[in-house]
Amino acid sequence: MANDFPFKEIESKWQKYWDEMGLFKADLSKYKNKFYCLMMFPYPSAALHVGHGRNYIIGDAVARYKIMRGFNVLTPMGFDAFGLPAENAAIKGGLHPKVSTLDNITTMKKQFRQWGVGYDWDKEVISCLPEYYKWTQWIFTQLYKEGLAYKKKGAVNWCPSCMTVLANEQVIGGSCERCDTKVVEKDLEQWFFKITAYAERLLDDISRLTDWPERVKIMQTNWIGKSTGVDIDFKVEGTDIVLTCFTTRVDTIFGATYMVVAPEHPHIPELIKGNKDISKFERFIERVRVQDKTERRAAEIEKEGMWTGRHVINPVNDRKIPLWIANYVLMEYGTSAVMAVPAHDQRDFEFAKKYNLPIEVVIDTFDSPAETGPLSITLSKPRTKARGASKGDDPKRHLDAAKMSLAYIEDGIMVNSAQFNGVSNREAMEKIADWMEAKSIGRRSIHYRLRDWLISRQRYWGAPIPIIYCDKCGEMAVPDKDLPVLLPEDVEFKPHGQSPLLRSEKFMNTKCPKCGGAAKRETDTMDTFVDSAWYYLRYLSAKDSKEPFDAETVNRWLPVDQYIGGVEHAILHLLYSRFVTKVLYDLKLVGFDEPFARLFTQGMILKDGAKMSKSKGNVVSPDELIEKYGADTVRLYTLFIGPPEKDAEWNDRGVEGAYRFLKRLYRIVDDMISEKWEALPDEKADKELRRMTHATIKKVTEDMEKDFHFNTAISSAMELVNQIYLTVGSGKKRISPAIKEAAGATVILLSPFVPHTSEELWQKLGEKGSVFRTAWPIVDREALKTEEVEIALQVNGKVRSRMMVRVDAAEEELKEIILNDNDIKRWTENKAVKKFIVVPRKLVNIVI
Ligand code: ANZ
Ligand code: ZN
Repeated sequence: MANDFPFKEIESKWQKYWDEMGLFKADLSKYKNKFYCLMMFPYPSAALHVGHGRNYIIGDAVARYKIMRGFNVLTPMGFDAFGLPAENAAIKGGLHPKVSTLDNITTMKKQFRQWGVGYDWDKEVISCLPEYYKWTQWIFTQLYKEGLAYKKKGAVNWCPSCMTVLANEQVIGGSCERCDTKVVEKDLEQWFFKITAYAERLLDDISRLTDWPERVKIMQTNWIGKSTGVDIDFKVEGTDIVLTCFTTRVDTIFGATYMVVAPEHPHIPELIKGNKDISKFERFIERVRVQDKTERRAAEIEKEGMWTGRHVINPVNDRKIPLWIANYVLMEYGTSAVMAVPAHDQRDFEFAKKYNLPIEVVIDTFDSPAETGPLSITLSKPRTKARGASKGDDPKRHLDAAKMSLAYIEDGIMVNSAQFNGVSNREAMEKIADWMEAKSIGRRSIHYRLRDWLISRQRYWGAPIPIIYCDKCGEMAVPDKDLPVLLPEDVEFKPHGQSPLLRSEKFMNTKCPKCGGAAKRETDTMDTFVDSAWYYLRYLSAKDSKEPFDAETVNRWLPVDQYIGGVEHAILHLLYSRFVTKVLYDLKLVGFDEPFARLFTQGMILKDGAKMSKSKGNVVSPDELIEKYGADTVRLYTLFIGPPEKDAEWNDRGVEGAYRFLKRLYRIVDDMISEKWEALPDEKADKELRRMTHATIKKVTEDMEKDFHFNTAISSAMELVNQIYLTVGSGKKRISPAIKEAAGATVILLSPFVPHTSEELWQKLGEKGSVFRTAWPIVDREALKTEEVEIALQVNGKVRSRMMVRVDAAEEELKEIILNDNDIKRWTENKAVKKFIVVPRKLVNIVI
């Protein structure tokens, strides 16, 4: 039985063959018809599971398909080898991160090979090696010279128990992912990249990314988070302080009944000075500061605040309104101060209800009477009747602050807003902004959610930031000729609150490149997102020791034609890469300003409804499956599991199904060439088979060209195999040119998915050379034409007419044609069709 489908021999044989023929070697000097197929390079983790496998298998299928379509395909691979996973594993396992990382890389490369996933390994990049990070450091210095890399005090996540700074991703629900201790914020000197200087372009150019998934573009747009509105100055009574509020709803300014500032606001100590119990404030502020930022931004958060004891003056009407501190105001957004309009903002509404602050309607519904008078309604005062209401209008048509259970956030008519009453609030927005600008009490403004990119880490396993501090000459970038700044290997890398590199005197102490005097090195390392923000350029010059990349080559090969990766990188990695590309473009180092022309984000593979993870114990390892069924089975099932952009549930029975199909395919081709089948004529069957063969070619090609619908492509190839079995027959087996053509086409069409099996069968069919060097089949339009038959058309069981129709016409289509046929219309006109009965290839009976 083993020889039923000897996948083991087949797979190792062809893997060797592809290596020898250099199937995946790209000649970069030939860029005509180039196709840069890029897969997100992985962290070198211990072993890959089938969920990881999906990314590489999809990429490999795309690369092989493009090779067959005659493209000069570049498909490189590398390793995102710095970073916390390796460092944390090293701390646990005791191995040096470099050793464990390189070990893991070896294992992963073995796995890729086993899966039949091919890359041009001559172009491999490993981000933790000096040959690579030399250039990451060089890119840093380029940004530094442009003023785009700078140092400032910034709030960072600090785990008091691990005594280290944590990346945002390591903070889970406000706690440290490793020890579960509540994370606090600490102000530390940090390095940043000024990505905010590119916010507008990063946003605008999203519209040019026509071949990116819509959801990724939306995520990027939201992350950049552009808001247009007005900055309004409020004087704090009894001080010199002016608090500026950013609002997107300047139309509501007359309804501002209090102001709120973020607990981290730098003016707070000054503002609360006069209060008796300062410690009460301090306790509140500390409690909020450690609250999770995303929680604080969420609509559902329990609103909490304290009155500062002070008032501010609303500049449009000189009204005194109380100044509060509130948890729902974020320090990092806008101006960290908000004019609160409880009638028209839900968060303010909830806060006002809780602390009994006035709620005043300034925008009424459109169907309220137009010339409403003052409608100042507060919770403390009884409702005064609006003027319009006394004239007999239905008072319910007015918004009534006392009866509101939610803020009114819709558009409407301005009320209670002095000279702006009566116009629509949209119109008032512009008018009020003009008026405020004229009076110099506010100005139009734009704010972004995007923050500058914090790139420094007080950790060991990363590229050292190439900066030197000299007492005499100050701070400076390491000159190009002194790069790389090598990461010392003999350092105690366990975190202890400060950069591990601080412990290495040898590393720290250096000479000033300018004056030659004693100087100190920066000891922070770079965020690994810096490494991965430019690796797609390095593949093209992986071994070049003189330059990070060759301008001419990258300009010819980029943008990347197809980028493939997980949607978890939809925001940061893609945004950072776009940013770095734009900076290099501005420096005239590259000639394109977007790195990835086309993006595909694949869904996750789930097991028992959840993402695979070691801790959940639901990891499916490909190794045993490959041992039992072969790599092509795992590949086929992975591609067949569902639309590749969607999450899909792994099912072992599906794997068996894929295996049975491959065996069936192998069997029929093997029998076809080893057994003596008779060349019995059967024109009708051959014609039908040819039609299906070409319909399948058409379908698979379209599926590959569109959005890689591997699953539907595979299922149509499966149907073709069934048809071959039918055409061959079960008793005495029949062979014909149509059968051979169908078998050959199936093998080619499936080769991107099951390359080993296809290559083997291709040889069995007597073809010379690799299937990947053969041309993709072309649809024969003639063959696609379907057979037509004459059918009888009956009305109430009596034959009234005859007609030629395609044998495969669907019922809906027949209905359309037949009920519009003039001969039939004569009988059915003005009568209701009760039934439409189709007897395929024979007749249609219309019951009226
Ligand atoms: C008054 C107002 C009235 C507002 C109203 C909204 C509705 P987006 O669209 O997200 O930019 N805001 C401003 N800065 C804030 C901060 N640091 N923390 C929390 N909230 C802040 O939101 C802009 C609106 O969010 C601003 O407009 C401000 O509230 C609030 F009927 O001002 B608004
Ligand atoms: Zn100096």
